[in-house]
Amino acid sequence: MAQHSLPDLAFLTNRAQVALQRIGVTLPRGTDFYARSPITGDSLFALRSTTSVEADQAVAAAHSAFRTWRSTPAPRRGELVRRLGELLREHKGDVADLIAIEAGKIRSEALGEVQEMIDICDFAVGLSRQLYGRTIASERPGHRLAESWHPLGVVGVISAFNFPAAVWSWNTAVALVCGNAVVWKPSERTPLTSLVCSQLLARAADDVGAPRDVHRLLLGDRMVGEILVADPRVGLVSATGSTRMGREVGPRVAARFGRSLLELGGNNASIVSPSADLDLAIRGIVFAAVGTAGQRCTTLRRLIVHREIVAPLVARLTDAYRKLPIGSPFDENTRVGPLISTGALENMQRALARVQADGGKILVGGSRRLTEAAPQAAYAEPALVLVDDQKGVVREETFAPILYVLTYNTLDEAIALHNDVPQGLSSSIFTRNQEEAEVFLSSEGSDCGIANVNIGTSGAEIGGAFGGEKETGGGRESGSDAWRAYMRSATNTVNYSGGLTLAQNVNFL
Ligand code: UN1
Repeated sequence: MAQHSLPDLAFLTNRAQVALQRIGVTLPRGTDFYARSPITGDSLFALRSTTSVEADQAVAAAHSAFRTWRSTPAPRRGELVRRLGELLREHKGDVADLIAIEAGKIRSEALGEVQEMIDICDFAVGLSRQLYGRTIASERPGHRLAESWHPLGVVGVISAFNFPAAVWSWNTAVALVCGNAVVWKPSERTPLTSLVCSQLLARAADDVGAPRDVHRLLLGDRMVGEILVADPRVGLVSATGSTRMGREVGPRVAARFGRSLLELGGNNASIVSPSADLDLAIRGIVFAAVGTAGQRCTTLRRLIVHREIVAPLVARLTDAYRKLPIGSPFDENTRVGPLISTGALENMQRALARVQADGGKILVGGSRRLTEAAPQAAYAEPALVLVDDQKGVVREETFAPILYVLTYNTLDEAIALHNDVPQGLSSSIFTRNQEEAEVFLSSEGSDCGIANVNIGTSGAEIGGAFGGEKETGGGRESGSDAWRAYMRSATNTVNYSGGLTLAQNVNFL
């Protein structure tokens, strides 16, 4: 596996400062926490957290902005999101730089993340003219039965480090055109990215004359997020992160009868059938398993391969893994950047030790890299591991580039293995057999929220709804009709008959 030299702290600080300046962000300096870069493991800037009093004020300000925003016509609300999309186009490189610096994503993927934000802005602008309800045939003469849709109030967005900007934009662009205000608690690992996103939205608000307080940012650790979870003014909490986090957030929001939209852990698998185009499959598998250093919620973690083709597939994958350039996200040859922290690397190594203890065989990868060049950083070789059955750590989401290879004989067996994990986010099958593809997509097939044919599990477009079942939490974000989660419906019965007819033929007065 090739290596490249790493940038130093001065390069990272300078590059971050240039991006922050171009976007017009003044850092909230303090001593509460640090903006860091996993590229070297260094701290870049010491920052101040939002206090609980400030967080409470932010929710109050957002709630009061909501009161005017909800009566602004939706297509005019769309103008705010259109302007945000324009500013993101203008500052695409700057935002991508901060994503690369803070999340350690390679630049092409960081640029892709900003493109994903631009795409959801375009989608939400269109949506601002398509927030429709249905009319229903009434059983009574002279009556109109219809549904109308209304915003919820303040939407709380809790986001993770791995998509520090795109997941915010999926929620925010859609929530805003629906008439909500948004209060955002990003991961404390990506404060700079959240500050620039927030600043671009504030500029967009000024440019189109929208209230600035329709969006507020809270910086800090989970205590700050808990304010959103607890506050009854926050009608919807949209939280992305681990299943463990969702287990805490979901019931607490439900206890106050708030709504939650949960995007939690995945343990995504692809089935590779004997009829698959192996050239295509290899490319799809490597991107899905290794992209973002295995730190996407959609990362491919299990490969379920037909016994007839396991030997050639594994040989080619091993070869591809050996050639993966690991190193600086700013080097355009790099395909694997750092893990977010040394803690993540320890989790990876613990998972590899557990799977080996259970009889798994590491075929390639798994070692730490660049230890001397960056002792505080966490670069790891993506690992390919052959396992006999699906037990122990194979059933868990380890947020690192480990791909477990399982084998199958019949499609039924493959689908049973595929579905026999607690998580249900993304899935795919590589096949040229149409019948197999259709069975996989049918109700007897994949039990995930995303099911693909002849592509990997990651890299979804924003036009479809994004989310998963089982321990992934059941939420749907971004495209399709995911907007309904950000609104409440009212059923309206209008009587224009001049008389009073009761439903169900009830006779009364
Ligand atoms: C995430 O990892 O939280 O489908 C989101 C994908 C990206 C989004 C991933 N469009 O891989």
